[in-house]
Amino acid sequence: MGHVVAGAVFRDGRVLLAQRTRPPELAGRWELPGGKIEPGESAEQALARELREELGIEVRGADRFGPPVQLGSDLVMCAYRVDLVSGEPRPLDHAALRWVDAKELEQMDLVEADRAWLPALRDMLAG
Ligand code: 523
Repeated sequence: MGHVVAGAVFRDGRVLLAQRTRPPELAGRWELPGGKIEPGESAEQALARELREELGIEVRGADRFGPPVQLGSDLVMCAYRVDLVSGEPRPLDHAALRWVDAKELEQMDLVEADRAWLPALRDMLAG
């Protein structure tokens, strides 16, 4: 079973979403950025690597929230709150980035799997 990590970065009452470019069925839809854990990596290490590669930022921590999501038969994905240590996010691997508040989050065309985290994200944006 492979594992995918997705990171939620918060700032000023907003969470960072990224617009996918691939595959075609997910292109244009928004996600919490992340990717597959590589052999030997912890979730925290995978998040740090993926967000460095995709957004050019340094993050630390991995505070899991919401339910795990099964992706097909051989991948499971979990969401983590991470702390932004340094850098300003840039879309190095996405079509665009957007900081959204609780209200804007409702309007975003999220990838289906990430919708499982909406209740938890709403709570964190409210609290
Ligand atoms: N998701 C997903 N939501 C989400 C992420 C980060 C990933 O539904 N927030 C899915 C999309 C793919 C799988 O998880 O089916 C792997 O994500 P991907 O493609 O972002 O991971 P990478 O970059 O590690 O994979 P490769 O493109 O294969 O290198």
